[in-house]
Amino acid sequence: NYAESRKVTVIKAPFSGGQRKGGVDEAPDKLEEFGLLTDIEQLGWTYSIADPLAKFDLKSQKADPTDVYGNVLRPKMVSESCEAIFESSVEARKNGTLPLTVGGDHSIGMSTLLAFVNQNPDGGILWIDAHADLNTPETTPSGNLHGLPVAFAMGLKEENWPPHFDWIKKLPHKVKPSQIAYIGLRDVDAGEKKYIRDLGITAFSMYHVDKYGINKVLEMALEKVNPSGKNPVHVSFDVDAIDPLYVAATGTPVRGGLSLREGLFIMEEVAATGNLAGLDIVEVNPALASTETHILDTVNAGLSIARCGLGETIF
Ligand code: 5AB
Ligand code: MN
Ligand code: MN
Ligand code: MN
Repeated sequence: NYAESRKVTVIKAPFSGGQRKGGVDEAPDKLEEFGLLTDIEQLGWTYSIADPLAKFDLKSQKADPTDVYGNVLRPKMVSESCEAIFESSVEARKNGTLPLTVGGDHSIGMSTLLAFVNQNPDGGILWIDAHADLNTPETTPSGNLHGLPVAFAMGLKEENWPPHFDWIKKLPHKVKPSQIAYIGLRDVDAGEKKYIRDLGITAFSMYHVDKYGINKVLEMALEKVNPSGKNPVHVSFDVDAIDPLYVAATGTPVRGGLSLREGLFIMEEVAATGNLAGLDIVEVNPALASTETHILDTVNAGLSIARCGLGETIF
């Protein structure tokens, strides 16, 4: 129980290779600049920092026009970085620390999910996002790998993957469709809808949040992915789950999202169970805001997600 030992490894993932825009790679430093580490200390946690991508020349990798496979963009770059983040994440838990991975774009979610299930085969996963990120190389409309991490963590259609991802095929555990639940969906591609139906994945869209309220939705999601209430839970939080009113500085904003409070409530509630065993905060892109206020709003939303996950409460 990490909430008791209160040790965290901040895994910096300044990665933008999973999509076409620049700037999302600046997020880890921005979050630090705005107080991530002091926030962590003030909540009574000790931290170490991992920087698994420091060894790569990400700039020149992103510029390499030959790194394509069919219409899939930068499979080599994404695979290499994801494998490094996977190893850091495994290492963090081996050291008894909670991996808090700060992206970067959401392609890195394949690494954090695979590390989680290989260390906790019966754990539960919450994927908080406007998008399902469940495309495969056959269905992706964009070729951007930040739209595929859930499919890769599941081994879905792996016979048609770019060969670079062979390291995933060799892992003993993949994410089982029954161990993940979505909250916040509102922009899901036709191919993804079919996978969700065929695999029976638990998915709560914004329709369900409106109909039942966030408390009930979260309760139903946790009941599905952690029926005993005793297993570890990983949360992968794409900030675009929250409405662009609060989080404007993100690559693929979609209107009609979670309120900031609904997003934070998810983290407060999971933290209160004591089961949180991994957290990703991704898709903050400080370069995409039109005003300084938008940048501050978005970066502060990211920081609040982290603090609530680490147990901050209003009283
Ligand atoms: B994000 C889209 N489904 O595959 C695709 O921000 C968008 O990590 C993916 O959720 C958005 O390109 C990826 C259209
Ligand atoms: Mn996402
Ligand atoms: Mn998204
Ligand atoms: Mn996005």
